[in-house]
Amino acid sequence: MDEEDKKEKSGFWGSTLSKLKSALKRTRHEVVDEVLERESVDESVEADQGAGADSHSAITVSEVSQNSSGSKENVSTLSPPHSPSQSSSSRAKAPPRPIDSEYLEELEEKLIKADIGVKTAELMVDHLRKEAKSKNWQSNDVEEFLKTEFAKTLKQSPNHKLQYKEGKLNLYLVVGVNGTGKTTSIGKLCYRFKSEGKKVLVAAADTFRAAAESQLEIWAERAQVDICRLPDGSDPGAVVFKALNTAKEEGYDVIIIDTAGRLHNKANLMAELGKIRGVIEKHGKGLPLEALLVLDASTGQNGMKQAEVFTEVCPLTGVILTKLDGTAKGGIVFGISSELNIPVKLIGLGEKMDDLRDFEPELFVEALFG
Ligand SMILES: Nc1nc2c(ncn2[C@@H]2O[C@H](COP(=O)(O)OP(=O)(O)OP(=O)(O)O)[C@@H](O)[C@H]2O)c(=O)[nH]1
Ligand SMILES: [Mg+2]
Repeated sequence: MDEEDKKEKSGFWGSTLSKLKSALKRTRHEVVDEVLERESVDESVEADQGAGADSHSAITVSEVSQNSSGSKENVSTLSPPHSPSQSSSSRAKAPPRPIDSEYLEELEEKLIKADIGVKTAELMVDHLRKEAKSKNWQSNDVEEFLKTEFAKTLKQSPNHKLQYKEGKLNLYLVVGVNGTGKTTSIGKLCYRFKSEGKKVLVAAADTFRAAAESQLEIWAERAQVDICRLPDGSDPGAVVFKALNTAKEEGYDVIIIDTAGRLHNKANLMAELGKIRGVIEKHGKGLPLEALLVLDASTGQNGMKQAEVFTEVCPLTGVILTKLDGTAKGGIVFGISSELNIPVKLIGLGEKMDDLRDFEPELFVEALFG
């Protein structure tokens, strides 16, 4: 399949290669260039300097990102020195090295640092050790090897496609800690379904913060879909109950449920989600349901822990990985696929309406190595 075919196949909602490539600039440096010792160009700096119109979605070098341990780290230290005269096509590779134990150790460390996941990194390096020995490889053979391994890792978790059953009322329960991008992703998803001609209702079940409902209202208005809400502080289960009744009576195709990311404590949050699940199980019995966890890619390994906590109260069917634009932590995609066994279904590549894309493993890997 050549590049043009891929773009065509992807269509409006697919993750077109060029969009992905530009959104994954930092991830590419961190996961591919750093790991392969490629002398890379910090293209995001060039983009920040040159593209004023798109600058809202690109993080500048002086900004900080939250790393996996929750501490702040300067992004600029993650990227190699900027050389304005180079272009991405002229990215130089380091001279070949023998694949000895020192090389393998360094590679494993880099893979772990890039959030590929400890277990996955170990497996990859073990596999490489054997392959390199039997095929007499040097470090310049590692790129093709890693590309194949990355693609295999992403294919481990099945059903990347967001479920939608024609002729049914489809439920999407969206959960995640505060600030990960739940409401924004819901807005984008509303827009997507609406553009496909579906009748969409959003349920404002984040009743904890008054502002949350108005934020959802703005998105609903933008996407021109209906919203179901109750007075501030109402029981979120009651909102879901009302939304289910309305949708059944009025022939909706889709309900997307927004939930709170922060309550007084974790136990409250989990109890509330449990109640919402209970209402869905009782009053939405048999309806197709996707329970989607929203993870902010820039939080790295923290996201893995969040997934474990949410899984306890709510069996998850997929992940929406947001803020892949501008983060250097996109390697988490591989960790989620291999270690959590929950498929990434959608990815957030910015703050605009159409910045939510289907996650296509093949294109993702292509964009990283391209
Ligand atoms: N660059 C970028 N920003 C995003 C993306 N998704 C969400 N955001 C931003 O992240 C911030 C938080 O998004 P919200 O949608 O309010 O997050 P939330 O999970 O609903 O937060 P709570 O309601 O507080 O739990 C907003 O400033 C969004 O614009 C993305 O894919 N890329
Ligand atoms: Mg919200």
